[in-house]
Formats: sequence, structure tokens, C-alpha cells
Amino acid sequence: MAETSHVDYSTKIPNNVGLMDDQRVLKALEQWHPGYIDWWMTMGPEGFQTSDVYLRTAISIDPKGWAKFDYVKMPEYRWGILLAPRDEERKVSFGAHKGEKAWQEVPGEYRAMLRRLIVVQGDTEPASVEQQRHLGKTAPSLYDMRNLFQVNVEEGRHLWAMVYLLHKYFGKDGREEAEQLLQRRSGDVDKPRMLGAFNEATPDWLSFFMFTFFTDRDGKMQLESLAQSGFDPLSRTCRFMLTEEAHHMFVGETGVGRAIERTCQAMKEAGIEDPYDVAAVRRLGVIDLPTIQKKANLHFTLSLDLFGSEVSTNAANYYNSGLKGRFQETRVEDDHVLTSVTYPVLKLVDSEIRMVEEPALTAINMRLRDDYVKDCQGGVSRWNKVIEKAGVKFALKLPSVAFHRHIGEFRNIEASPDGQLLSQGEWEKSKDQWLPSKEDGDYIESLMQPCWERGKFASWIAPPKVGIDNKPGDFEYVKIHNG
Ligand code: BYC
Ligand code: FE
Ligand code: FE
Repeated sequence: MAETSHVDYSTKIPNNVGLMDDQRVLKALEQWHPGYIDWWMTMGPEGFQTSDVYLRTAISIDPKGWAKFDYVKMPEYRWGILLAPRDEERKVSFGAHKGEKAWQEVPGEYRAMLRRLIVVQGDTEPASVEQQRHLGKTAPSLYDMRNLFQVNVEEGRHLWAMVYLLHKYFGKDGREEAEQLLQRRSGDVDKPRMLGAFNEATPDWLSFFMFTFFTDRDGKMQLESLAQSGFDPLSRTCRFMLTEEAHHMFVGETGVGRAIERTCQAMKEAGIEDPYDVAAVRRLGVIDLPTIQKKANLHFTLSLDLFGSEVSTNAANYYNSGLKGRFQETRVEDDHVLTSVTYPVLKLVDSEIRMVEEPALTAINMRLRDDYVKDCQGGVSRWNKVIEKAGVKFALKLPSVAFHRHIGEFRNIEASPDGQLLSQGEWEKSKDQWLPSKEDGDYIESLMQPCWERGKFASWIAPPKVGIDNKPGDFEYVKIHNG
């Protein structure tokens, strides 16, 4: 085993897993590589494949110095396989195998379940790149364009991370799954991506920022719970992915925050007090706050669906088998077996939304989703500080978890954002107040004018507080060439 913190750049695929000494896996990955590049060229960022982009590349797993910044053409990005360091003493920390040594090989009895988890995780990564591929053309600045591409190449690396596990630990069926990951397409009716939210469009930059805030945050929560896995290689790869994930959520939170800041500033300058005077605010070329709320409602609820059903035997099996834990499992104070405890779950009972105690094991998805909602709330509160500081009377709010759902307890009912059950007629009448309407979409689209001059930003978004890698405000984050 040549597993070190040193990253080997001598193979085509940078890695710290000793690929040079593992010819079988190296060969399999080298065979997969051209298909990946082909996918990247056809489904990756459209129109910028020859541009020089100021990107960070993971070159080490040292938390203090893991990345380096430089201009790279995206197809030449060094997508590598990087696992967090191995802890020889690591134990399974939950479920029926609690206390056993963490597994370095796939436990035979859990092989299918584990493969399924890895494939689902792997499927989301290229899906998001596909969803975002057309956004470069309408980037509101070179800074934002660079952040988009950074997120995209890292999602590409996350696909590599899962494909490595499939090739290394799952033999022939692993190779087949890895191939399928390059075949499915976001939004395709015949071969869609696996999870709902990853087949939705990301039509504009506000959606992109909402997606990286809400949906990449589901990514964070899922990776956190897979990082707890008793299957050590999965745990280690997820731990390293989480280092990158933080930037994706930063892009989302600051992106929405900067749109809010610009709107409030424009309202102040124009003397507009009423945030609900949408027509007046839109005349200023900024996005009115009620529309930002609607976009948040949409992306939050699509992301809630990614947690699966509130009560799920799949989730119970994943946990009990030691494959997928809870958020910060090792810091939770309980028995980590959960066979004799309950957890409160919001359910639909006799046409009412009620809190019901369910066996904690089957409520694992609900628990992770609760932790997710708390994490989202933190960001929403920070956005509200921006609004408050500007002196505008408006506050963003996360809608009820019963609102606009397609998976789980509330999939067959309609509810308002404050959790009132509605008839189909009432829903149809009101839904355009709560979710982006065609008209809202058209307005936002009209704002999506590219702004590619160094140091300049589109009308609807404020500049960031600091540059990437401490670069000055007019830094040329992307040298477009092919413009
Ligand atoms: N859409 O027991 P249930 C990320 C299926 S994001 C479609 O309720 P379970 C990223 C389910 O598969 C993180 N189908 O759910 C972010 C099952 O099907 P089968 C991705 C859905 O299994 C941004 C059936 O319904 N990682 O990394 O407990 C950019 C009943 O399932 C959906 C993971 O998700 C849905 N939303 O939980 C880039 C981690 N929900 O088996 C990247 C791995 C459920 O009956 N995945 N179904 O055919 C899992 O842990 C679980 O599979 C889920 C679902 C949490 C997704
Ligand atoms: Fe990812
Ligand atoms: Fe991400």
C-alpha cells in the first residue's frame, strides 16, 4: 500500500491512493478517462473550453495547504483521486456493527446497498455540471464566471471520487455503473439522472446561487453522513470532498447575498420604501425581494425532496448496517444503535399536519433533514442581516416543509408556505405568489446580460467583499480568448 498524503502526479490521474502500484484499477480508470473527457467536452461548460480560468486544484490533503491557484484550461484540469488520511484505529461508530474495526473491503452482505449509495452520490455530481453548462454565457462578472467553473470542475472531481470506489471495490458491475454515470443526462426523458432536483433546469444565475446554497448543502449533509460510513474508503473520500464543498456553499450564500445587497441599495437610492412594489423595483434593473423569496421557496423544497421519505426502511437499513450515519454521528450523545428510541416526525394524520413519534431508526432521513433545515436557517438569517442593515423592511423565510413537496409525507397534498393545507383550487390560485411564475422567470432572464469586463458587475449584483485568492477587484479571473 502506498497511501500517503503525498499526491502522485506521475500517472495521468493524480492520486494519493497508490494507483501506480494498482495496475488493475489504474487501467480501468484510464479506460474510463476518454469517456469522461468526451462527456466533459459535450456536457461541460458550453463555450469556454479553451479559456484560461484561474482555478484551484487539489494538490495535497494537508488541510492547511491542499490547493494551488493557477490559470488552467478546463479540459486540462487535473481531476485527481484524493482520500483523507487513513486512521488505522478507526472503528464503525454506529449500527449493528458498532465497535468493529472499520472495513477496508466491501462487506459481502452489504455490497448491493453500498453500491447503490455510491452510484446515487456519483450521479448527482455530473448532473449538476449538466444543469449549469449554459450559464457561462450570461455570467454577471468574470469573478462569478470563475466561481461557476470552479464548482463545475470540482463536481467533476467528485464524480471521479465515486468512480474510483466503483472500479476499485465493485469489479465488473462497478465498471458498468461507472459507464452508466457518463450515459445518464439531466432532464432527459429516456435516461434521466437519478434524483428529482438533478433533472430540473437551472435557468439563470439566481437559480445557480440558490442551487449552490440549498442543493449543494444537501450534498454537504449527505457527504457528512457518508463520511461516517463503516466502509472506510467511502468515509475517507467523502471527508476530502467536504473540504471542497464548503466553497460551493460560499458561492451560493454570497451570490444570493450580493443580489440582495444590490437590490436594497438600488431601492434606497431611488427612495423606494415598499419592497412589494415589484414594478418600481424592477424598473431599477435589480431583482425584487419577493422574487428572491420565491426562488428560495423553490430550491429549498426541491432540496428537501432529496432527503427521501421521512420514514424510510432504506435509511434504517443503511444506518443499521453501518453504511450511512447521522450528521456528526460521533458527537451525538446516545447509544448509536437506536433500536429502542423514537424521533419526532412531522406527518399527515387525518388531514392534519402533526408531530408523531416514530422509531428513530426509520426516521434517519427526517433527522438529517432537520439538521439540514437548521443549517439553511443560519444562511437565511445572514441574508436578513443584509436587508436589515440596508434599512429595508423585509425578511426572507424558509417555507414549511409541507409546502411544494414531491417526495414523502406531503407529496399528495398542497400547503401554503406557512403550512396551511389547501384545496387544489386554492393552490392553483395562489401558487404564483409563492413560486417563480413565468413572468418572474422572463424578468430575471432579461437581466442575464453577460458582464465580462474586468472588475465590472451586472446591474443586479453587488461586487464581492474580497477576491478569490486575495486577488484585486479588477483581476482577470477568466481569459476568455474565444469570446
Ligand atoms: N428523487 O426510502 P426512500 C450532492 C427514491 S447531493 C427520486 O424514501 P431513501 C450534490 C429512492 O431512491 C447529495 N427518487 O429514500 C449537490 C427509493 O427508490 P427505490 C447526493 C427518490 O432511499 C449539488 C424510493 O424513492 N447524495 O452531492 O431512504 C451538486 C424510496 O426511497 C428521491 C445522496 O443522496 C428523489 N428525491 O433516501 C452536486 C446520498 N428520494 O430504492 C452534488 C446517497 C427517494 O425504491 N443517497 N427516492 O428504487 C441516499 O442516501 C438515499 O438514496 C436518498 C433517498 C437520501 C437519496
Ligand atoms: Fe459534489
Ligand atoms: Fe458541490
